[in-house]
Amino acid sequence: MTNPRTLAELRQVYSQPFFDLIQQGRFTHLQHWDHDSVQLCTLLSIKTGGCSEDCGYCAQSAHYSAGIASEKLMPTSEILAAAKQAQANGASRFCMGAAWRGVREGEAKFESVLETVREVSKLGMEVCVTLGQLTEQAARELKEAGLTAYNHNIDTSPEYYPKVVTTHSFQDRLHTIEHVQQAGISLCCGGIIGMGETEQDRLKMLEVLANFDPAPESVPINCLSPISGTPMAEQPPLDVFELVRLIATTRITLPKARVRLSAGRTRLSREAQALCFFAGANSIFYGNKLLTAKNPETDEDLHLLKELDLSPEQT
Ligand code: SAM
Ligand code: DTB
Ligand code: SF4
Repeated sequence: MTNPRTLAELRQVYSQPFFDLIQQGRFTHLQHWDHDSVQLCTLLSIKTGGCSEDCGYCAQSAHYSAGIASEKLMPTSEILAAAKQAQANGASRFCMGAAWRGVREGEAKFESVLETVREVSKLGMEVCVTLGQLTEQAARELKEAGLTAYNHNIDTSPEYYPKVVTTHSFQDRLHTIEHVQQAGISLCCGGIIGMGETEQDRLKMLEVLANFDPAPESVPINCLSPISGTPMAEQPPLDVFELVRLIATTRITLPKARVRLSAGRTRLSREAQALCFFAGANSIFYGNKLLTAKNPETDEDLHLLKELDLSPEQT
């Protein structure tokens, strides 16, 4: 069978009996990936807080009071030191996030990020940034600086997106994705579940991801990390089997993509995470902090991988 692409095909895959679904996820995984390796990706918030956008889940939006102080862009030297530390701790990918609506060529802040990318890419790790909207030219300059991947999530279905964000549109996200792909940069693109969206919204999000050409190189699946002060602070916790189903369906739909079990792992048991790995997840964020929210401690994660006979992917 060819990979599912349409909403009907995705629904068919997703709605199989649970064990058939995770078995198919595992089978697909084994056809394309090492059976036991998990990519460790360390995140650093290089510019925190004070963002002009009103994304309803985000601690860094200036529209809400989540208690995150707005900080200036970190200098290259400090970021480079953090990247070296991440590599020494065993990470093979380094992702830098900035709380911006976007960047364009010629801006001082963008020039500084380019310099950082040039330096970090010399370390031999995969290098990813997420800076918001990008012009075509800015994307080309990032590529030249040595960037591996650009993270720009669609976050949810096109229909639910306006309920989550009003300061930019789903179409704006697609434009940036087009610029990234035209520049020949790998695309890291996924979303968040647990924001009050329906199963249909999750599958429609996957439908959009499944139809990108080329397919995304990595797909982060974030579970909402509820942030007090944001409109989504009171969302109920996600049903873990729904998460596992989505991971398996993502693996089956995008067999060659890294499926990254992203935000929200502090609320997942070890058993739940084991199910996610079985279903096809093969990457995690590794480090005690995400951007502003907590992540499991590094030694806890290394211990979990060991118990499951999984090993960190080597650079
Ligand atoms: N400003 C840039 C942007 O919006 O693309 C980059 C940073 S933004 C924080 C990157 C992604 O983190 C978002 O698209 C979203 O998927 C995820 N994210 C942010 N806050 C989250 C939360 N509270 N829970 C889960 N995922 C979250
Ligand atoms: C992604 O999909 N998840 C990461 C990364 N890309 C930049 C961010 C998660 C953020 C979680 C909430 C926080 O730390 O504020
Ligand atoms: Fe800003 Fe990105 Fe947060 Fe939206 S998700 S408020 S664009 S930092």
